[in-house]
Amino acid sequence: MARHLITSAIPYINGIKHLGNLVGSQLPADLYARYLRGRGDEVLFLCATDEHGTPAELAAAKAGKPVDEYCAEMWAVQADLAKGFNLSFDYYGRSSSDQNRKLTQHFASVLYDNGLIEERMETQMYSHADGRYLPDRYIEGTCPNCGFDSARGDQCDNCTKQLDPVDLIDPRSTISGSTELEMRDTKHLYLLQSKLKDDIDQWIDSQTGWPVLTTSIAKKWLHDGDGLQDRGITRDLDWGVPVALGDKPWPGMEGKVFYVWFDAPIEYIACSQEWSDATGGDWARWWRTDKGADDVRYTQFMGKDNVPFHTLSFPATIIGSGEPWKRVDYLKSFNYLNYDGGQFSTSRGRGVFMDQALEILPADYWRWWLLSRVPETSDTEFTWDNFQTDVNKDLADVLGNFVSRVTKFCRSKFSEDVPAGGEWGDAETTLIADLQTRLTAYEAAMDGIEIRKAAGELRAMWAAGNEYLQAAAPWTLFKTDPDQAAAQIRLALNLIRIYAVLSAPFIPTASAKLLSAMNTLDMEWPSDMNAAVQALPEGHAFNVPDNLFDKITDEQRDEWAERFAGTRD
Ligand code: B3M
Ligand code: ZN
Repeated sequence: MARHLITSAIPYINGIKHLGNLVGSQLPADLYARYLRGRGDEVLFLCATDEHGTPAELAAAKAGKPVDEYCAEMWAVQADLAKGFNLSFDYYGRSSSDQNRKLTQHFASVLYDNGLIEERMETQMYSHADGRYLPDRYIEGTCPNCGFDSARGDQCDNCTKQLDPVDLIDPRSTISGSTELEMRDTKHLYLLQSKLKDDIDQWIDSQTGWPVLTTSIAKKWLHDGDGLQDRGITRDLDWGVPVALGDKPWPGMEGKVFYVWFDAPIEYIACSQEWSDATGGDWARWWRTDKGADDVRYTQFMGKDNVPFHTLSFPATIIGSGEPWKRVDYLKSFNYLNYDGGQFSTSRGRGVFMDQALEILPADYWRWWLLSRVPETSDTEFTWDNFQTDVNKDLADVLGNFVSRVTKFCRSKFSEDVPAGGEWGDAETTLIADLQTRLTAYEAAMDGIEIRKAAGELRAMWAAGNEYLQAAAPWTLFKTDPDQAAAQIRLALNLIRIYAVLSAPFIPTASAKLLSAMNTLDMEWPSDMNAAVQALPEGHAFNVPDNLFDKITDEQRDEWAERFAGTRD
């Protein structure tokens, strides 16, 4: 049995995430975790909230709450929405955990011992109007790399370049808008990434089959311009992991905290410790190569803006420690999902947010659309038209209709038992062979995390069942040859169980409904289609399920398009 460690990028605590965030990491990670569990592999699937740094402080200030209280509340809100979307995390942790504080301080101390952290006097922007330093998101300005006019102090969202506040052109405070900023000297810690450049470069070269999106971003920051730069990993903030040398104070660094992007990826490890502490699991088996983690395949999921931190900064921490930590084996990254002619935006409240989505439709509708249209090779766009068309066609007309026709016909002409009699002939042999071929393609796509391709194969398997039924026409045949019609329906009822198993990673609620209607707990993966189509034997009782998917009406489409056209408070 293979062992898979899967992490999703950990969402910032600063508010409810929109569908673009969801499809860029948590949802595809969940798809993969569910698929591997379905194949019988052992999976540890982790996510957490990213609670430190300026995003948390700014959001708490806006909400008028102490930051720790705000984080605790928003963690619960996000955990609840994750459940609503059926995200099957084994643990949903918090980067503000004790485990992460200790581990972050540990990494800092070993990196320092290894000569990879240096104290430097650096220039930071001090704002007189605000009476404080303005790190990261406390400051905005024009990107020196691409000219984008709302680049933040830590990164440009337009070109993904990692920045320092002093790099910005025409900087301004995001708290007060003040441009009266002074450059002041203050002492900070730097991670000497430049010393690790060759190690990181070689490590990336040794990875095979990574998405081009991932390697191209990594290579760009490794080789463009002056190459990989050293990085400030501390901040003049109140909220965060206090700078310390392991469990000892760090002289001269009192009152400073680690930069959020230093401690956030470390939470992937700390989260497994939180999971261990909560459940009695053995985290080291997943993370320490000296404790068995060599057998683990580790896959990370994230949006493209997070790639530099995961291919360069976090590996620098791990490699630089010289300790036997598990490294990522496959890094799946995504482009952006846009909303109706523009960007989804948390700060501007533009688009559909996770809570709003669940208010109007159950999770499966969203899961199917988002995953089947996931922005893998280029940015893609959500429009209410596309959403309505896909949901109505794929879920209602193809899958839902198949289930409804087969079960209702059987109940009315035979009974709510799998009917006996008749033999399968050429049409059935052809269908089974076609499904076997498609299944192989589906598995290959899922194993390779090619999600759109996988969705296409699944859709094709649903459609093959429909086409078979259409051609076989048991409702007509029943009048002249009821035995033959019974044989066709027996096959079709078995297809419902097979669809339930294969579709579970995409639409887990519908899948559970189908299994329950088919009155079976048999989740066995249909590796051998010939055997799988006979899993429900003659005489096996089932129930006609309620309508699986409602169609989206034109009125609903227009109403939602209008409701979500503006911005949220
Ligand atoms: N919180 C950014 C984001 O939510 C950041 C990811 C951290 S992954 C260690 O997109
Ligand atoms: Zn830029």
